[in-house]
Amino acid sequence: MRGARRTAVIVAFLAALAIGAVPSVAVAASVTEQVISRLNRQLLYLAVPIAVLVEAILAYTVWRFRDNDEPEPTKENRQLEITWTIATALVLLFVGTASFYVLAQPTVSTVLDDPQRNAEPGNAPEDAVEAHIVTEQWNYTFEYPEENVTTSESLVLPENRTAYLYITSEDVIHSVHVPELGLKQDALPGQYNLLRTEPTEKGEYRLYCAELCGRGHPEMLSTVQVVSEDEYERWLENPESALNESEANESSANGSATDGGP
Ligand SMILES: [Cu+2]
Repeated sequence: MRGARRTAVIVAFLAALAIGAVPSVAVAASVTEQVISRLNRQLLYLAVPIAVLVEAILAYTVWRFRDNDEPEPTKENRQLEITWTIATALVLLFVGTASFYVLAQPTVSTVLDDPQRNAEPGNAPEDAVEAHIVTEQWNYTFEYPEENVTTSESLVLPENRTAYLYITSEDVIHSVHVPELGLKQDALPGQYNLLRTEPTEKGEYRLYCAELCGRGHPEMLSTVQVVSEDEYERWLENPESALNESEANESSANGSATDGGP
């Protein structure tokens, strides 16, 4: 009995160590990424002790019965069976409820009433940014219909403002994926799919196609630029010159570096 107690203490200690080893997640760059990474952490906190417990029982069993010449069949233990059935049901109930709660968030799943039209959902905030991401083999066009702006350079979004992204395709099925913002949505010809999010960290995030769509699929890359409100307004006024300006800054920085060289 004392041995069993000692084993239980060791397993609990290992589980606590393993939980401590769960990596803390970097600051989420959007509200969508926040809820997804929180769920991921919750599930890890649950899964790691269970994994440690199962591995510990396995290792103990292998060691304890390593020299057993006369193995006996396992005796029925109804209490143990009822316990692990209820425990498993509780774990699955938690996983199901926590996952459903995240999936039901409008920033994770937003469904359009009529996918043939891009009519905004009724509860959209007034200052929400609306952008269309039009995919085709093998590039993207970003349209801001309310601002009359179209660009293929990158998707520019202001931080801390709700954004509605209407995603569609001109040809085959693509998928718009921005991992750092927690965004992923299929782009289907003839219909709009909606992503709703709110970027919370300025920066440049990689956007790529996550659906094999032909020969040029690996090069179907772009970026999402999350900028301050002021920068966004300036960019909307003159998208071309703003982009050229930043390119000019880059090339002058490169230029001064090469000027100093031989
Ligand atoms: Cu693709």
